[in-house]
Amino acid sequence: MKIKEVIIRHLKMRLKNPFSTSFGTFHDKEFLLLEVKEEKGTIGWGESVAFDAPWYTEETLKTNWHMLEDFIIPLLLNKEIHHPDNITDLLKGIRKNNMAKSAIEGAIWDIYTQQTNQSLAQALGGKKDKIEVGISIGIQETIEKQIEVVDRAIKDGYKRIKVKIKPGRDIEIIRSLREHFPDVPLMADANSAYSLKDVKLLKQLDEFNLTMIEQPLAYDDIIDHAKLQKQIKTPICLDESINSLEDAKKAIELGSCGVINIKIGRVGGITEAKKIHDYCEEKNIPVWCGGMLESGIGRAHNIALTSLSNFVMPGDTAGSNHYWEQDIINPEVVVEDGCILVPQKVGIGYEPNIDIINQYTIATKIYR
Ligand code: OSB
Ligand code: MG
Repeated sequence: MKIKEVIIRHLKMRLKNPFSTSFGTFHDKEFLLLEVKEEKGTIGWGESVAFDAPWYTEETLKTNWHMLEDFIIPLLLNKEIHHPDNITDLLKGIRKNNMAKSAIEGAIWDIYTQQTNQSLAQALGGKKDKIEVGISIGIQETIEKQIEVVDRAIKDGYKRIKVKIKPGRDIEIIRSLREHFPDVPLMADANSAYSLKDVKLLKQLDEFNLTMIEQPLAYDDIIDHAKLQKQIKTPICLDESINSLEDAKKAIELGSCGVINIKIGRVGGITEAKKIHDYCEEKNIPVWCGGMLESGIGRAHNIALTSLSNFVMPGDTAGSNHYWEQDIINPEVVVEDGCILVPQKVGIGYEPNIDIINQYTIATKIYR
């Protein structure tokens, strides 16, 4: 295929409920949506998961736009692309900026799977036709509210509850959730809010039978996580620290984690995500698919990826209705009994809804 045109849209979607983490609160989701057209007219869709501020990783919506406009799109326009796996190679001169690279790689996977008449899940070697999903719940204003929101999620059927924690809003919250929900698979995500000075506090979490604790220490660390893992029983799951297969290999070798959260954007695309998945499978490290409050397009990519066999733990891919009054795809992502059916249709398996996309769009630029 040869790419002839890329349309970048900046969308702003209101979240049904504000989402609070240790690094800040989201009220809206602003992101870039990519529409890529190749020479025969096939269209593919990709989503940049970068936020509008660099609180999770260093990338932002604007750095992504800059990288796409000035470096990534010029490198890919009119080039012969035989397989989406080759994108990494074509972009290898550009360091980091994984979310920017991943946005266009996802659209190229969409085109490639349509042209080869297969679903994205099938093209990746997915084995499951149904995936189990969990839900990620932000820090609430009061413990009562936290219990109420978790209760709702359990009743909605989610297979695993993840709650955000931060210093001052940790042990107490987890203790009361455990008291109210003794048997629910429960985990905590700290988004790098602690350091080794907090070992005593983090050890206390061992009491609550959490399935894991996600990214307790620095976003760029694997050494201290290894030291911490030796002192706590709860498996550590790395999120921010894993940005490539190389990172995953080193973290596993050091014993920095027992589980890895794979996010397509964070690792630079579906091809790299699959490599990490395959390596972890070989090393008996379970993985699950993280979330970035994606619209339906990014969500569709996550669902296809999660159909791979070593995604043995429920991910953060909740249903469209958890986030949005109206998602930008048809049909929306539906969770039933804690599961999503993996679409069997060619491509990403959901249709972008152009009218709705236009309603959420606040800027557009065309590159050809
Ligand atoms: O750390 O997994 C995270 C949301 C924004 C930034 C970072 C994270 C998250 C989530 C939400 O946990 C997952 C989702 O529902 O998409
Ligand atoms: Mg996380």
